[in-house]
Amino acid sequence: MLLHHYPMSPYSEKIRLMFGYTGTPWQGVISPEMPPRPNLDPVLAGYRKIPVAQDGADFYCDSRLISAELAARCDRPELDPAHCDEGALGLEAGLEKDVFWACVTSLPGSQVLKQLVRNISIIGAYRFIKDRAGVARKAASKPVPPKEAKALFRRHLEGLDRVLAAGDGFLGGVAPNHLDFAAYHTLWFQRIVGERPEPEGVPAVTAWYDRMGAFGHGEHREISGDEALRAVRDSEPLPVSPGRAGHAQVGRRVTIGPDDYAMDTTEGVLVGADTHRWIIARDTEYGTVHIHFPTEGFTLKLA
Ligand SMILES: N[C@@H](CCC(=O)N[C@@H](CS)C(=O)NCC(=O)O)C(=O)O
Repeated sequence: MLLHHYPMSPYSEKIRLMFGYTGTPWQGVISPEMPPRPNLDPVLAGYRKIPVAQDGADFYCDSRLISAELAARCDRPELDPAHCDEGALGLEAGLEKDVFWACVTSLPGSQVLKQLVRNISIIGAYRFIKDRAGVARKAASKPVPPKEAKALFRRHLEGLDRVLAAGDGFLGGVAPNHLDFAAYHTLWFQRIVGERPEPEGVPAVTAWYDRMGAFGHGEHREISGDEALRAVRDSEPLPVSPGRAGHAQVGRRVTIGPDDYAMDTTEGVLVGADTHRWIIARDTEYGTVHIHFPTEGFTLKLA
């Protein structure tokens, strides 16, 4: 599998770590932190979040769907969010909404700026801040205000600590499940990108964070965006399973996009669907591609 990602991206870290945990060899394409993204725009023509996974002419949007795909491919159903029970799903929804925003907005602005300048230069940092301010302005779900963010993130760590201290090492029990990876990347962002010290007074979280981080990113190498696009040209989309291809709305032209922020949509013809996934076909200059979206957190409209 191929992952379009960039080093500072927390949702990409969730998947990089899952590759390490499952021992799945992967290839990465370092994607620009903000559009334009020449490695993806010709194919996705709309959807703008990172990470995106690719297998030949099939593209998988959103870290939850990428987790589901990886779970199916390496026969680890516990990594699929659909495998979470209702309680875990509720917790996960909080993790990737309020807790995620709190981990970002609670960092001092000067620290974020320092990392941006280090990673993408002063001009890049200026463009990034302008870009994300635009995303926040148009978002349907608003980030936690910086004033509340620190306390919210601290409450989250204390809650996590209580659960981990009473458990068997991971949120999933003796081995990690999807929730562990969804909980890991916010603390990773604080520690690695934010360069925050180890949080005090939450020893079970600290031990768990170290255990998770030890999985590493596994065997991987970076390739160029052009190589990834060549892989599209050299491939046909994977066959859609009869169950998904038989969905009532197959054949309709639709648009699909996230329902929270960075809500840009991608248009195509629906070629498959089930409870958790929509698949659309698009004709691109590199040939026909199939783009997979999760149904959860996304909106489908007839075009
Ligand atoms: N629900 C998405 C969230 C991904 C996300 O927010 N990614 C960030 C970068 S880590 C992003 O793309 N932000 C806005 C943008 O670049 O348009 C997922 O799970 O993949």
